Amino acid sequence: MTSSIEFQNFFRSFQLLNLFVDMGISHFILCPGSRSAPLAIAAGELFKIGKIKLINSLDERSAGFHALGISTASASNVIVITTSGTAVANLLPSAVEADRSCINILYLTADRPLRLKDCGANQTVNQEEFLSSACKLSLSTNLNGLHKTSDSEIKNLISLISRENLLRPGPIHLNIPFEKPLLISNNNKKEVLKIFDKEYVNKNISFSANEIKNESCEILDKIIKQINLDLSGLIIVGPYRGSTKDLLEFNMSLEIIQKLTGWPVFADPVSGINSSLRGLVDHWEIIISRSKISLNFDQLLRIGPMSSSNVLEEFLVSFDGPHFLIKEKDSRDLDPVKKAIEYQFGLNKFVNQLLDKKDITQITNKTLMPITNELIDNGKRIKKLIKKYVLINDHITELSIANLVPEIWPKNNPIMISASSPIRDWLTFSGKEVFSRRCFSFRGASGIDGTLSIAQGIARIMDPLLLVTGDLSFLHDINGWLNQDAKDINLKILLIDNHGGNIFNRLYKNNLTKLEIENLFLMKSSVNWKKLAEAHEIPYTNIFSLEKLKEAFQWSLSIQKSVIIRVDINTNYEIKQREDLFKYIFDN
Ligand SMILES: Cc1ncc(C[n+]2csc(CCOP(=O)(O)OP(=O)(O)O)c2C)c(N)n1
Repeated sequence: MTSSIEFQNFFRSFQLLNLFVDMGISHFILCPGSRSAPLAIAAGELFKIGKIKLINSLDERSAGFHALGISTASASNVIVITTSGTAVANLLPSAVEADRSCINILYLTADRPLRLKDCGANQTVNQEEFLSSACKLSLSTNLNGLHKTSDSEIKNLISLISRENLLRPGPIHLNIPFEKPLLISNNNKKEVLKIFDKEYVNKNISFSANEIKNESCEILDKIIKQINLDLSGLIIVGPYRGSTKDLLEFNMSLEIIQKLTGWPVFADPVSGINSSLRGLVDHWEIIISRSKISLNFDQLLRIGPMSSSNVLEEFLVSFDGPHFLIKEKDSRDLDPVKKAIEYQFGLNKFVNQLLDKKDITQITNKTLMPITNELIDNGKRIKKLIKKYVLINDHITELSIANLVPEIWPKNNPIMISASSPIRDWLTFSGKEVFSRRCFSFRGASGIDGTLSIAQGIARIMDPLLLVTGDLSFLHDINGWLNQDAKDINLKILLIDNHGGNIFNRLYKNNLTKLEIENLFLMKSSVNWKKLAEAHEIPYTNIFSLEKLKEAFQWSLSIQKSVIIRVDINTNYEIKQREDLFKYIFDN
């Protein structure tokens, strides 16, 4: 085998990527650059032989978020390949969100070799450090160049990465310095591929799945001892941060707990739960506000992180009984009110241990607790009041969208809800119809960035996906249209154009003048939406009434591609409707 740099750069790149394929990674996102050429050419060869799906993306920031969407929906790690310099810095926002949302992404970034570092060489920065605050591992191949990296070093890196992924989800950064030449001649390439054909490709190396068995621990024993299934309790299910492939089992475990206790369930729209779960309470956030936080339970079983709801937070602060918090493979503290005993190895392990330790062999439906029935009835009453109010006229508002879309968007078709107002509105105003499909939202870091690219990533795996987004969140990631074949992805975008960050109108209307809010917070844009859609060849429609929304959904579903449905919100009407509705509910 030749030892030329050219040959070794390509050989090691191909070896590395092929090992990642053996680890089960099938989606690669490739951003442009010349330092990363050996990786790009290797990915191209793997694509040609059908081993990977390869997606091009111009903007590294959008590429990172696109990977986040694919990884979430497919429950498989995704690779993003970039060149050196600020390209790497652009990966940080998605790395932060992937870290907080517990999503696997593997960033492979090309770099200059050590001899060119810290001497003013072009496009040479301290990129190996850029992602370290968000990534669970920041690794490097040989600092003098990939061609100097030995076979055993490559294998060590691979086993480190695969072990870490089994331990806990999150992003990983592998920085790869390359010495020139970066391109490979056709003859050399053929030789490398011949070697691989014989020695590596389709050999399916197995990665030992020694998942750390840690289900039995002191914390778990403590919770199982303290939790009393015969007393009253409340189950609160926050956003689901486990793997999509564990969701079925998660729901089975949740059902067992509910059956054993008869407790009511307050669930977040993105909790991933089944709509058939017993004990589900509609509009529980409004119930808490109405009850002035005087709900009486003996204990709280909290599952996953806290929903973003001030009302819920106040309730949790005021609740003096025990809080048990079950997390999905997340060792970080997830209780901002600092009251819970936290168990990190997931609901399934928790329920298995509970059944075992409490000697429960038969799971029968315990009658719903009286308070459960009371809360369910309360929720139904609020639901009727909201419905009556929302349907009073044909005005389309943010709260009518949150209330009606879960009912009129076809069951089983997924929905992604953007940060800021949409996710908050859906928590308050959508009923349990929202659980008739998987809903996503990315609130790990509560950024409005990456919205379009994440949705496109989810829709590549689960389609047709409806993205419900505010205008600023959508615009912030408009480069998502530069992801490869973006317009052909089966994504329906419900663009809530409330002319800037309407959330700030609601937050500051009592303290600031209209002009101050407009100048300092709203960031109204003067984008011509129709022309923007045209520029990217996206079918577009504008609707002004609730009645037209259903028709627009049908129209969108008749096109197997991305479409934009824009709704124009009259923000003055919207703010008044919201205030009046709350008054109406509290008075009735
Ligand atoms: C990356 C990022 N930048 C800024 C913010 C601050 N921020 C929170 S909400 C918001 C406005 C969002 O507006 P839009 O998407 O139109 O939703 P709306 O609340 O108006 O419906 C902004 C800028 C953030 N959360 N993330």
